[in-house]
Amino acid sequence: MKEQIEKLFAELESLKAATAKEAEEARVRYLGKKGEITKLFEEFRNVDREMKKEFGKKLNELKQAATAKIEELKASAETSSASEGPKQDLTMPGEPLSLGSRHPVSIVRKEIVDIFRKFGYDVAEGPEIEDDYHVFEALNFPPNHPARDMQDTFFVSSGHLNPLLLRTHTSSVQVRAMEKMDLPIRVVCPGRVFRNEAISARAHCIFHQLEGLYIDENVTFADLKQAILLFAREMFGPETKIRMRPSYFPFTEPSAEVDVSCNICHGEGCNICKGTGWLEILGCGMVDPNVLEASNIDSKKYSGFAFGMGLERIAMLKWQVNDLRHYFENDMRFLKEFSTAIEV
Ligand code: 2NL
Repeated sequence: MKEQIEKLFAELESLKAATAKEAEEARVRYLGKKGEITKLFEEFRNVDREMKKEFGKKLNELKQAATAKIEELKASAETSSASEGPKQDLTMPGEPLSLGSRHPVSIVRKEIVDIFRKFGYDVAEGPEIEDDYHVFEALNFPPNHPARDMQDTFFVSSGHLNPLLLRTHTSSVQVRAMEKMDLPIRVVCPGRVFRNEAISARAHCIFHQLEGLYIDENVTFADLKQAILLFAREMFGPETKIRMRPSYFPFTEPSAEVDVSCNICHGEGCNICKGTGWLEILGCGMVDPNVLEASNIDSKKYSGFAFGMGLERIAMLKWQVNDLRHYFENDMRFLKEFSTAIEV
């Protein structure tokens, strides 16, 4: 019994309670009906007469100490829970959320997509990992075209008849549209494309394109020219003029490059248009009959035009950010410049 009393004194010494509930549990454990100290009082009845005096005194001291300690714990738990009340003034205004903003490439993509939607075009997306067929073969690329070289294209698998690769243009999405959609087709395809290039201010291995395709009976070059003119006026302002220069792409014939009049100097010549008064914005042409036939479209009955533009290039014209690397580094100081560029 002596050891038991000593043990309980030691326990009481280090007894803690964080809440009023814990303090009450401690009271039950020591002083309750079946508590440890209560039990000792019961055992006390069997203690030898000559020891009763000594143990009785000690037991009473233990009970008093326990009662005092638990009172103390209850009191301090109550005051600390009182101070745990609302830590903040709930009537204070909330902390402002810092809003993100759209990336400049997303801003121009949305603007261009919205213009073509208004013209009745659908929007289509497709896989970034493509096969040789949809990126090159179906688009009339000759077998030894340099774009099919390891130097220019990232291959995912090799030595295969139809190897997997990272698409080098979004035309592959339009090939899939020609395979699947009913005619007439009006579609624009925005997306990420990949080329094996050393990164510099003017070149990057990842960039964004938006291509468009229109196929129907009797589509002519005049339709192409008018579609591009209307797009340029929507995008760059109603006074905008366009000019076309002959060009070459494997998938269109004839092909052209399109310039818009510089709306900074209005043809006077400035350092944005390098003194020419014109800015190149896209490439286009009449879809080559081989490309239509590859996707089982009758090139005697149907014709079409297609165009493609680089979204970073359009963003560069819009904001004069002339180092491509800014578009991929996600430097907050750069991205924040565009936080007021569009309506939320
Ligand atoms: C450019 C030029 C172009 C196309 C893309 C195309 C797609 C199909 C059929 C025919 Cl499925 N053509 N796309 C046509 C002409 C030009 O892109 O400079 N892009 C950045």
